[in-house]
Amino acid sequence: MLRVDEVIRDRLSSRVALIDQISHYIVGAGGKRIRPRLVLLFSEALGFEGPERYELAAIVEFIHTATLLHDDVVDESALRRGRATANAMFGNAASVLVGDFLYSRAFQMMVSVNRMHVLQVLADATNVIAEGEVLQLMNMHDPDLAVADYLQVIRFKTAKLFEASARLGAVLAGADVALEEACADYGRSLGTAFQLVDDLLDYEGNSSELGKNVGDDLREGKPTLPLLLAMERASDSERGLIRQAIEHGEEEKLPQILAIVRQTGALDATRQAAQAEADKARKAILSHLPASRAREALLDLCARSIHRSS
Ligand code: GRG
Repeated sequence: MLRVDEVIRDRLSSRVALIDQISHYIVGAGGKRIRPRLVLLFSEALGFEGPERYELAAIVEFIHTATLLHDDVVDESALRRGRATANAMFGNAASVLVGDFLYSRAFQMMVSVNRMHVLQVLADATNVIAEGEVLQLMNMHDPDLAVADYLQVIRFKTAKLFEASARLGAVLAGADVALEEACADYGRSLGTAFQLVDDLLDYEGNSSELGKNVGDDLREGKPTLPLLLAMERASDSERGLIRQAIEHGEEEKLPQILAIVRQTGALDATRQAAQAEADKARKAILSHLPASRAREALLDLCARSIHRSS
């Protein structure tokens, strides 16, 4: 990961001062670096040790960072990684454009890796992520959203990059199709579990630990699983309150809604759904990867993605 950080620092540079300033601002704030870790762990688990793994790990982190810059503009978020968001500091236009810089820099780096399969995986993944965000936009303020449609959005907007990161480790190692798919399955399930917990933490998390504001989803009228499950289980009057909050984005109702999602067991049920996905991720690799330190770390990531507070 230290090598990945070196590549990240090296490839961030631009002759345009504002790009340097904003990209260092967001990348320097840290982040958990889960996606690059997946690239490294899968390539290690499958015996690939070439330097391309560091380049690909940095590439997925750049794509992730570009999506964060764009997402914080779309969501009008004020806090990210424990700091004011780039949009709050530098404005929406600068954030979107520096996101474009990082995204296109990632594609320059991919070309330098010179493998068509890598290019295909990442071109497809970024396209699906964008589709996921547009689908989510269409679902805003819709209290009648089906759970299956919510799950499709999180598979697209979040799980797809986890899937691509895991798959790339397998591609680098020259894995056969079945093995590549097992790695991709792990990434997809882990990413789904990760987003389910993200949506849970937006209700029960702590802003200072999370590094971003809780309650943002309600403010935006985003129908996430805690609300969808609470509506299935609540009384008529409680359901009415949640419906209204989704339709109008009533952030001030957060304490009341929080009480309902807790009492109805919707938070526990969301955690259980995340746990089921994490179990799927574990199973996807247990029978496919030989026992190794890297496989242990991948299994450990499943547990840590569920029991996290940031
Ligand atoms: C530029 C390809 C491209 C698309 C733009 C806005 C957008 C379309 C996509 C946004 C997708 C998005 C932000 C999904 C949420 C993913 C998520 C759970 C982010 C938080 O990830 P962490 O917790 O963040 O890994 P850190 O800060 O730890 O890196």
